[in-house]
Amino acid sequence: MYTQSFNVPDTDANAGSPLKSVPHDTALQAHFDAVVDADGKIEPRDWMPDAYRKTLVRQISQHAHSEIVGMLPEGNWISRAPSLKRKAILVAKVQDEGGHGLYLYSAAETLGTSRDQMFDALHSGKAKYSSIFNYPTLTWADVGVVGWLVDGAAIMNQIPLCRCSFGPYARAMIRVCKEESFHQRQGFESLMTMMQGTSEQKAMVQDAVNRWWWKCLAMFGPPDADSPNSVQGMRWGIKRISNDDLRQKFVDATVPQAEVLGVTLPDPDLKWNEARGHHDYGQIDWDEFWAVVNGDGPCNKERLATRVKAWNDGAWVRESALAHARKQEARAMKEAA
Ligand code: BYC
Repeated sequence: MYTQSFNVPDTDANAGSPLKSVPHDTALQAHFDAVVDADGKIEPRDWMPDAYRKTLVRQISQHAHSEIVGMLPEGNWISRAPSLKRKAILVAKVQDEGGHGLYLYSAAETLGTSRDQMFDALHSGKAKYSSIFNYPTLTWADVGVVGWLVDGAAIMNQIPLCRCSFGPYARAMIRVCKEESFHQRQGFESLMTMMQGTSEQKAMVQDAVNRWWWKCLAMFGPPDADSPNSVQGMRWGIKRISNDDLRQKFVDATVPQAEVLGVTLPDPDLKWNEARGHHDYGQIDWDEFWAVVNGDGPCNKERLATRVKAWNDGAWVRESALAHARKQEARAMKEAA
């Protein structure tokens, strides 16, 4: 999907690029601004401001980390899925999340940062990943609710990223969103089945909705007024819709789905506001959000420890793959000589 373009020699491929004839930084900046303003794409070989590159590495690597840490809360239900059909769906979904991580790490690599650097940042606790994955999945209904609400929130956030100004990120998001859409629907369908079941099953779904609803609203990030990265992210065409506007879209889209499902969203202040043309909703607990983001959620330590263990346990695979690649290279050189 990606060329690792920053490694590719500057040959014919970009010979016609207008950047070639632009001699100084002001002109480079002006060209970059013009591309962004015209809704064009910035590609890895193009000149870009350092801060734009840094912001993209931050956001894309955080996103990649979220995908692979996000495999854990659902992955631990694979062995306990209630039927072969549900197990097959869950295996496919969790595998998709690993694939999303792969596209996103590859997209970040085109900006000149190595995968090892990104993993170091994750494993040392320096890098962020989505707050939502620091909560436990206590029952099978949580798996359905993660699909319906967590993936639902993720799609809402990620559809606008398909139009992000950085080409590799935007292109990766197109495929990610198609798969997320399947994830959201399978979650809804699984909950629908439970809601047609016993009173215990219905209560299990309601309990899971009660525990996940507010956490999903916080996923969109701090309110616009407290979001230090938003203004610049929007100016650069990385972010297209603000945190609060996406959150509102999610609430408006989810209320009718909850009605179809027959569950109550746990917010006494949730009601349609005719004048605004949107649903009003209650206060999000931002203190809790920041505590979780800063490492103090119910599962932060466990999630990180699991990732570090997976990395250490996989060392022999990476070493073997490298040894194999070196052998292949040596053989090819010998044959060519
Ligand atoms: N959790 O200025 P702001 C998924 C941080 S995975 C943790 O608004 P920005 C899925 C933010 O990073 C879902 N941290 O930032 C996978 C910033 O800190 P730094 C992940 C958060 O970047 C498996 C600070 O708060 N999706 O879909 O303009 C199974 C201030 O925020 C969170 C993505 O990563 C949070 N929830 O906007 C199922 C999408 N929110 O970096 C599903 C791509 C904010 O300055 N990312 N922070 O130290 C984005 O769209 C944006 O980065 C955000 C934040 C909207 C998340």
